[in-house]
Amino acid sequence: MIKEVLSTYGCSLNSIVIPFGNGLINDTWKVEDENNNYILQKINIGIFKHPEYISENVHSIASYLLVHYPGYYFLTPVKTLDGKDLVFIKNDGYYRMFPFVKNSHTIDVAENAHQTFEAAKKFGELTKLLANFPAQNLKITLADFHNLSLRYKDFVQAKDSGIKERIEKSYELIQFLESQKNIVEEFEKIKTSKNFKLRVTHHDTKINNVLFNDEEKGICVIDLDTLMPGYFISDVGDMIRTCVPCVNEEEKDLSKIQIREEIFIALAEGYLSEMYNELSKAELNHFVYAGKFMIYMQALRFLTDYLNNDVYYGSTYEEQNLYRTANQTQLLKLLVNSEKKFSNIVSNIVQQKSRAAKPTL
Ligand code: GN1
Ligand code: MG
Repeated sequence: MIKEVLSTYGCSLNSIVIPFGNGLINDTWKVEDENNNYILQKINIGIFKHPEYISENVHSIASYLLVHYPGYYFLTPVKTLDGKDLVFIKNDGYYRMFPFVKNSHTIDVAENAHQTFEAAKKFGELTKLLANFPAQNLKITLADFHNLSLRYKDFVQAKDSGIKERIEKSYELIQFLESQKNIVEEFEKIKTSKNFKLRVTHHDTKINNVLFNDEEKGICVIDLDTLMPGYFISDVGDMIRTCVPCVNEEEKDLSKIQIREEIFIALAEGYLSEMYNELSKAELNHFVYAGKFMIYMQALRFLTDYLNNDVYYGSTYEEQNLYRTANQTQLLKLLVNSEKKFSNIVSNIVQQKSRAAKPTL
């Protein structure tokens, strides 16, 4: 099948095709043609039911950026020989291809404050540049993706009617997650608050969705499948979730999970270096909440999937989604313990910025 895809792009059929990256949803390969390298992806249509929505969103945002910020580097798909962004192969599925950015690399776990600052700045920059883009015109590529209320409902259903044996094994995690329902209640307030704006949001701001150059400068953001209207808590929250701990969501040894204050500071400084003027006071006050929101949602999603027989995320070993839940739950506990300290860090950055913005007498 891949050969058929390669030929629609005019790539050599002798290209080297190797699996690439760590994504959980789509299949990704690096294609080494005689002349160029590419990233090829097969879209998981079990999850993205309308792959053409992704292409439409990326296309309309790319056109906007080209007019308003022509210098901004936005990675768009390679066109097929007949000018299409998306290839459909009968009895197989949808594919799309991106150029492989020369001398770029990704980072799976933030190694230092500098990388974190760069990544957070890149995600903040994207939302800032699109502040006047009509976010409501974007297609919803995944309905209710970060709707925590619905994710909680799905969790309740799974804990009542999922696999019995797995429900028993998850007893303590279920209890703990139920005890944190206040995070859902806060989200419900956000949804109806005028102080929280719907903006163009990336919705998958893991550090490995930023390309870095050899000097560790951020080049651009990637993985634009979930570029949709959303709240800033999704983007800041997923950065907190994935940058601040020193190990990722696959770590099974909970004692290895620690949160790094210097990384949190870099993240807040990087994101706010772009987004400070865009965010309302209420939004700024929810910076740390964003982390709780995303970690909690991810814990619920992993556990729901475990109870439902791993139908969404799949698993490479029997209890993977249970371990992932335990990992995210531990992370949530650590963040809650540091909430006050981290909120003070954000307040200090905000104060510095507001002083700097005031003209001196
Ligand atoms: C999925 O496939 P990947 O790794 O880009 C998921 C995210 C989760 C992430 C957890 C469409 O993203 O929401 O945060 O796994 N994407 C979708 O690793 O469900
Ligand atoms: Mg993704």
